[in-house]
Formats: sequence, structure tokens, C-alpha cells
Amino acid sequence: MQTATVDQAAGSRALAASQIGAAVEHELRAAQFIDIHTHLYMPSLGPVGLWGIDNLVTYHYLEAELFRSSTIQPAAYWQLSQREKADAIWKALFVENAPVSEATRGVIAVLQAFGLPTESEDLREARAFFAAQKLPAHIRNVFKLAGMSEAVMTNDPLDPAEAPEWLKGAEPDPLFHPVLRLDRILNKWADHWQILAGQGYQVDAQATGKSTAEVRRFLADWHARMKPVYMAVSLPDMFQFPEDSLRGRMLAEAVLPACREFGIPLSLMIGVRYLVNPALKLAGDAVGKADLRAVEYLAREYPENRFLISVLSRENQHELCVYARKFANLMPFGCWWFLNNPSIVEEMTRERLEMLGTSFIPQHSDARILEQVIYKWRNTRRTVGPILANAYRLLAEDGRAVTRADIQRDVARLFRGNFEKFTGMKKQ
Ligand code: FIX
Ligand code: ZN
Repeated sequence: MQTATVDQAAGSRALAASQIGAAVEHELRAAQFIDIHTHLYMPSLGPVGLWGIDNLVTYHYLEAELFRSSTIQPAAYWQLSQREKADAIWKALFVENAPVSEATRGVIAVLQAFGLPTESEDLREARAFFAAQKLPAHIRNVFKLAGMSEAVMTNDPLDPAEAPEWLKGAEPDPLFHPVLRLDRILNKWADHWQILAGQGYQVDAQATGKSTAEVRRFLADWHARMKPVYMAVSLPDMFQFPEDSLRGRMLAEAVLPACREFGIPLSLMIGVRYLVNPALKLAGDAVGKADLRAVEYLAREYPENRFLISVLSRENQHELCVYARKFANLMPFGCWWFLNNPSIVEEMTRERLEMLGTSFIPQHSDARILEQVIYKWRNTRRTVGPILANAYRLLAEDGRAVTRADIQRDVARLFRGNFEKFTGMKKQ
């Protein structure tokens, strides 16, 4: 019989309680994660992808924080060039104040990762460094620093900047997975139905007649073009389903059947209160507690569909865990947006582990700028590590030996396997 390698022997040996923390840290660091929801783009989609220091510093999270620490008003800010915006944010949030918020500290972590100064009065040196980077090699380096193998994109077939790149025939990229994003159809039909009509789909303003069938044909055409790993939509806190509305009919008659036909999940990100402060533009959205009975109905009445679910309100998290215990076709994922702070990530990850074991997806980065994945995944490992270690220590205390092989398998399931199986990227 083939003798077990030293690794296998070591991996199958019971860990002492004092060894568990370091073992978890090691396995989290060694694992290559899949980042299951980002706003990053493969380079073959052209200049839509954001990267570099000026984009990092003008991230909408930081724009919101700027207006609390500077006298500049949004109207005046939006008149500035991007460099002037970045200089204003750097001065207010990084020079005049300590960058202790999650999003400001993240920029510091990125600068540190590239060996750049983190206490400069200006961005001159950082700008020179990023200007010297060649994107494809830079992407590979950033993913390596972040400990991730692939990023899942957000691809909008009605985005005037992105859609033409797909129609030209954007080259697939093994580091990126497409997602068919549906917000303009499901939430902004009035502003977009004429684009579909202009492309030959027989749709109208009220989505009557053949409209939902034609939207399904539109989805089929873009599924063939993009080959998305799932379809996705962001939904308001007031989202209801079933609902006698245009969105309700589009979901029931076009989107859900299409996802079943193509064997891919539908990602529902629920709980946004859009533009509560329109003056802040992309930074103007807020959060509202949703009625998750819509998720309950979808999971129960559409058992052939699979749903990736992320909810934005901290108050919805526990009930989402309960629903995930009732319905295996629900996959809770991530600590989304205003939740992606260690104090809340800790609470959410602990309750998910306690109620779901390792059958959920702990995190996604939601990165909009390439280099953000470096700090967002460093923070996830930093926060989730001790929580996982505690769970294993309790298990050992209660009588079941924990091995490094256990930890390696569980980390792979949490940060890759659950997603690969739920989307069908990897057969069950
Ligand atoms: O709908 C979404 O994909 C949200 O994540 C974004 O719209 C949001 O602005 C964001 O980037 C949050 O992190
Ligand atoms: Zn997002």
C-alpha cells in the first residue's frame, strides 16, 4: 500500500488546542479564494475596469466620508478633476485625520502591500508607481497579494460603456467569471425598454403581450454571449414577491425560467434604499430592513431554482440563516457593503457557522477598484480566522479531534467549493 506522505500523516494528526489558531491562519493564507461578487472587469472589456491610486482614493465609500471631514460641498466636489478629488480626500481623511475607518485603512494597506509610503502629504510617489504598471501583469500580482484565484464580475448588458465590448466579442479570461446583471430591466424598465425594442425585441413600456417572452429571449442571447455563472439583481428594502408588478412578472415569467433553463443561480441582493442623498451620487445609497418572506416564497415555490442571497440590513441576518436552514436552494453570501466591517462580519460569521456549519459563503469583496481586493481579503482572513479557530477549539473540547486536513477541507468549501457547486462550475 502506498505509504502516506508526511503531509498526509501530519494533516490527519489531531491538533492540540494551542495549535489550532496557527493552523487555521496557515490554511486561510494558503487557500486561493474565489471572489464571488465584484465590480472588477477582465481587461478584454476595455477601459471600463478601475485601478490605481486615484481610483482607490475616490472610492464612493471615501467620498461619503470626505463630506464629514471637510467643508467642501458635494456640488463643488463633483466639479473637480479626478486628481483634484483624490487630493482633497487624501488631505482630509489621510493627512488631517488618522485613516482609521475600514475604507481609509484599506488604502493604507494597499500602499503598504506595494512598499509605497503611507504617510506622504501627497500622492505623487503612488501615482508614479501605478502609472508604471502594465495591467495584465498587475492584475496577476494583485490577485496573488489578495490570495484569490478568480474574480466574479458584474456585467450589465444595457450599460452603454460595457455592452459594445461584449458585442465586439470580448475574449473570455480565466481569471474572471461573467455575471448577467438585471437591474436596468427589473428596476428601471421605463428607462430601458426602448433599448431592447431598438435591438428588435418586441417589448413595450408596460411589458404587455410578448414582452416577458422577449425579455427571456434577450436573456438567452446574452447568456450565449457572456456565459454567466449566475444572474444578479440588487433590490430595494421594500422588495416583495409575489407581486403584481412589472418586476414581479419579469422575475416569474422571464428570469426564473431562464435561470432554470441555463442551470445557474439567481443572486438577489436585497435591502438598498437608493439615493437617500442624491447629492452624493453613487455614495448616496443607504440601507433598509427587508421583508424576507419574499425569499421564503421564492425558495419554497421555486425549488428548481437556486438563490444566492445577500441582505444589506444587519437586522435581517439572523432570519436569513433560519431560512437557509429551511431551504437548501438558498445560499447566504457575503457581508455586503455597510456590513463589511469587522464588528459586523464577526457577528454574522459566528451566527452562520453556528446555524449552517460550513454550508455558506462567508464573504465577497464587492471591489470596484482592482487593488481593493488586497485589503478586503486581508481583513476577511484577519476577522474570520479567530472565529473558525474558536469553532474548532470548541469541537475539540467537546470530544472530536480536529486535524489540519479538516481545516483545509472546510476553508476550501467556504471560500471556493460552496460557490463552485452552487453555480455548477464544479459538478456535485
Ligand atoms: O448593487 C451592488 O452590486 C452594490 O454592491 C453596489 O451598487 C454598491 O455601490 C457597492 O459597491 C457596495 O459595496
Ligand atoms: Zn456590488
